[in-house]
Amino acid sequence: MSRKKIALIGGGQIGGNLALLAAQKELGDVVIFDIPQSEGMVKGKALDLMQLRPHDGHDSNIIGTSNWNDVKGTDVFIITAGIPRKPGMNREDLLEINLGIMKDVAQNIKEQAPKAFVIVISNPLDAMVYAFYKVSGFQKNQVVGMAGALDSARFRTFIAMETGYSVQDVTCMVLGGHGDTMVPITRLATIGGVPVTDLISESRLKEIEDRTRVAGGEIVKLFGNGSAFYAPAQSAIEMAESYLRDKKRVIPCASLCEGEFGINGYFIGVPTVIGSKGVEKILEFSLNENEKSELSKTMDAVKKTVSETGL
Ligand code: A3D
Repeated sequence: MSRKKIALIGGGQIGGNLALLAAQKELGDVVIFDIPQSEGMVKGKALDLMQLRPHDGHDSNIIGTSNWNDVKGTDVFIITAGIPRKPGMNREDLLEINLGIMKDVAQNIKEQAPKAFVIVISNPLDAMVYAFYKVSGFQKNQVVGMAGALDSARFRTFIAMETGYSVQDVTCMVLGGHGDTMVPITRLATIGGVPVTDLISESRLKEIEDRTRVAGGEIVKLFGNGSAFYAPAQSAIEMAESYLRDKKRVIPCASLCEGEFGINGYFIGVPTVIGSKGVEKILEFSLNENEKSELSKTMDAVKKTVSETGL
C-alpha cells in the first residue's frame, strides 16, 4: 500500500506546524505549497523537517514547492493560504484578500486532485469553506472547515484550568460560526462524565464561555502580529487523521447543513463524524430554547459573511 499524500496549501505559521505534526503522526508524505515569492521559505521548512526525522524515526517525505503539479493525487488538503489577523481586525476584515486566494486555490485543487478531502482553515472560516465548496464544485462530504475543533479545545482548556483537573477528561463542544457569536454548549460539558454545571458556578461558567468566544483575539493581541498556530494546526490534524485512518471521530466542524438543526445551505459548526468517506454524518440533538436562539444569532452572522462573498 502506497503512502498517503497530504498537501498543505499555505506554508506559514500553521502550515509549518501542520507539516511537523503530519510527519510525526506518520499520516503520509507531505507537500508544503506556497506562492512563488515564498518558495524558498517552504523549501527551507521542508528540508529542516526532513532533518528532524532521524531523531523521530519516521519516514515521511516532506517537500516545499510553488508548483501546483506537485500536489497531483493528494489525499488530504489543508488550506491556510491567506493572511491572518492583526490586532484590531476581526476575521471578517480578511474577507476580500482571502476570498481571491481561495478562488484560485479551489480551481487548482479541482484540477490536481478532484477526489481529495479538503479541510479549510483560512479566515473568515465560514465564508472561506463555503467559497471553496462553491468554486470547486466538490461533493459536500469532501469539504469541511476547521473551527469547532479549536474552539472546543479552547473551552476544554479553560475548564481544565479553572478546576485543575485533567484536560483529557473534559469533554464539551462549541457549535455555530467561528466568530464572537459561537455557541459553547455548556449544558453538555462534563469532566470525567460529571456535568461541569455541578462543579463550576454559573457565573464562572459564563466568564469561561465569554473568554472562549474571544480566545483567538486574546492570542492576536498577545502576539501583536498574526494569530494562533499551534492549537489550530493540531485541531486540523485530528480531522485529517480521522479521515485517513477511518476513525469516525465526532468533532465539531464547519459542515454543510442541509436541514440539520434547521439550517439549510450553509457551512456551520456542528458535531460531525469524519471517516474514510470524509464528512459521513452530522449528529443532531435537541437544543434548549436558549441554545436555539444563540444558534439563530450565529447563523445570521454566518449568512452575512457568506453573502459578502457574492457566491
Ligand atoms: P501565515 O503565517 O501568514 O501563513 C499564510 C501563508 O499563506 C503564507 O505563507 C502566504 O504566503 C500563503 N499564501 C498566500 N497566498 C497564497 C496562495 N495563493 N497560495 C498558497 N499560499 C498562499 O498565516 P497563518 O498560518 O498564521 O494563518 C493562516 C490562515 O488561517 C489565516 O487566514 C488565519 O486567519 C487562519 N486561522 C484560522 C483559524 C481557525 O480556527 C479557523 C485559526 C487560526 C488562524
